[in-house]
Amino acid sequence: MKKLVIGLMIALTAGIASADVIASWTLDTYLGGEASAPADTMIGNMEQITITRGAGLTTGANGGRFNALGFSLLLADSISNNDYFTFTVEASSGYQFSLDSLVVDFQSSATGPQSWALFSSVGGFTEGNEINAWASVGNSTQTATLTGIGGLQSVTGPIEFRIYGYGASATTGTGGIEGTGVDMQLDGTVAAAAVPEPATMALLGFGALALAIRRRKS
Ligand SMILES: [Ca+2]
Ligand SMILES: [Ca+2]
Repeated sequence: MKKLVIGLMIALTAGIASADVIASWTLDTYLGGEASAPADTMIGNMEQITITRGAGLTTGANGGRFNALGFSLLLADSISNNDYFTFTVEASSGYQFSLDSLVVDFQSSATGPQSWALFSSVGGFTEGNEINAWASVGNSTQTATLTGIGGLQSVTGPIEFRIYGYGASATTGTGGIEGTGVDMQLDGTVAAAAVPEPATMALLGFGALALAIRRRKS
């Protein structure tokens, strides 16, 4: 009886689509000027996710942060100048992923970027196509809900994400990904890629039926 109850509980839990941590970054030991920030925890069956900088940004020291300098004031200028952080999400061969959310801790100096905008290669990197624009938020934790975006569900990738920083009053201002504890986290689910197509399944079913009829006749 006890085993049956436990078995039922497992079956019920498995039926609930809960998100897993696909990747997370804790940057507390960073000096700021690292060339890249690979996720320090990665779920299985996914390619390594690593944050790098767009060509418009330069590196600068700041403890505990994946940091950058050279941000623009307006989002349009930030886009044309390539003032962004970027990372690409891709499943391992034979797998697919669905994304639920991205949580990011932002921190900047007084003249650094006060605003951030998240884009993906699904919608393109054009102003107006951002998943989220967090304007004048300063030092804060922001969450992007990705569940409703069709292009980010049951995909094998690669999908590039860019976080543009803007609202900087001086290019010497610094900004980046930094907060308490975990500094960035991508949640979702990873599953084996769906392989047999309905037409193939129907054909297999028809074959089995034909075989059964032949056996009956003989
Ligand atoms: Ca810091
Ligand atoms: Ca941290």
